[in-house]
Amino acid sequence: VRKSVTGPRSRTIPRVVARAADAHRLNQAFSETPFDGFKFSPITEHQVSRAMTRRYFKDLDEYAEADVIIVGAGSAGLSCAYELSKHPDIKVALIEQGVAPGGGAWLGGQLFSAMVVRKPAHNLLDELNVPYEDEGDYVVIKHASLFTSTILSKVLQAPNIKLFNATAVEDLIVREDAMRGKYVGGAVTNWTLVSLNHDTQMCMDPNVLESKVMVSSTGHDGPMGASGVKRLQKLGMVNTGIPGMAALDMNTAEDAVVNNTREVVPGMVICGMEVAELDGCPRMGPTFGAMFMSGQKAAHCALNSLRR
Ligand code: AHZ
Repeated sequence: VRKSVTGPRSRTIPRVVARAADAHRLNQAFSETPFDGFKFSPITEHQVSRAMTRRYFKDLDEYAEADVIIVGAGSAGLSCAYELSKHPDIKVALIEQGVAPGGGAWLGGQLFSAMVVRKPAHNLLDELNVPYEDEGDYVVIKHASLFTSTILSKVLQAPNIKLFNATAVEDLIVREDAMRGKYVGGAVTNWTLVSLNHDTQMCMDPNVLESKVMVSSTGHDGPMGASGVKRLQKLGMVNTGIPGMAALDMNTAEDAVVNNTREVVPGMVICGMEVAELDGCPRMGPTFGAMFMSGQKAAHCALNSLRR
């Protein structure tokens, strides 16, 4: 004898049929999405191409005469750009050789996630609304990427800042006048993919962007790093040699980097680990407060240079 269930109007429905109906309803509920049957607005390929290229070349045209060029979008360069975003009248070109801006600041240290920031650099985190755990003299962000993505989004939204990524600064523009002597007047640039292939082609000439002041934040020595100060040395514009960063000592390193952040030659400010390269200060390893504050200080050095 087949068991029956009683429906709402005391109609008897065989149990097996009721189950099948339930399963069908359930199936339907889970296969429907708010995106079923969607359709995009129409577009043509030339519209896409022009939407990108028109803007890019307009930007290149506009930033051929920048007020400030920041070279390198690591934690120091981004902190500098963020500080300059508070001055919307100043045109800032941020040039990053990598496709992904952020330098070493996507991770804390040795590929770990958390980022340590010594006080008082946590003030920048408060300004950016980046949450952290307060450990007394220092704070910890749960993932370095949270800092980097947040500051990056602020910098990219600033109407006075244009990021040119996948673009390498290959050389400096250097001029001379009676008042300043030799000074840095801008950047010689190329697509990074071109820069990496100079040896395989005959001649691939670069592009140029003029600046009133450059902030070099290219990090410590490496294939591309410390390129600003290394070029100044070759040109004889810094008297000392470049000793390179000294061995690690967190306590002295961070103060030294911030205190030595300066306009090193007319028209060029250095910040971040490039300072340690030039002055032979110790490295700090995986603590990022000095990068934030050196970048912020560099913005003010650049503003002072513009006012002169
Ligand atoms: O790709 C580089 C990176 O994103 C970029 N860059 C370097 N040379 C360039 C060039 N043209 C364009 N010629 C260039 N871009 O500069 C960025 C440097 O970022 P970074 O994170 O390497 O340096 P930073 O000084 O901002 O931060 C250093 C972080 C370190 S290193 C360290 C240690 O070794 O002890 N400790 C900390 C906190």
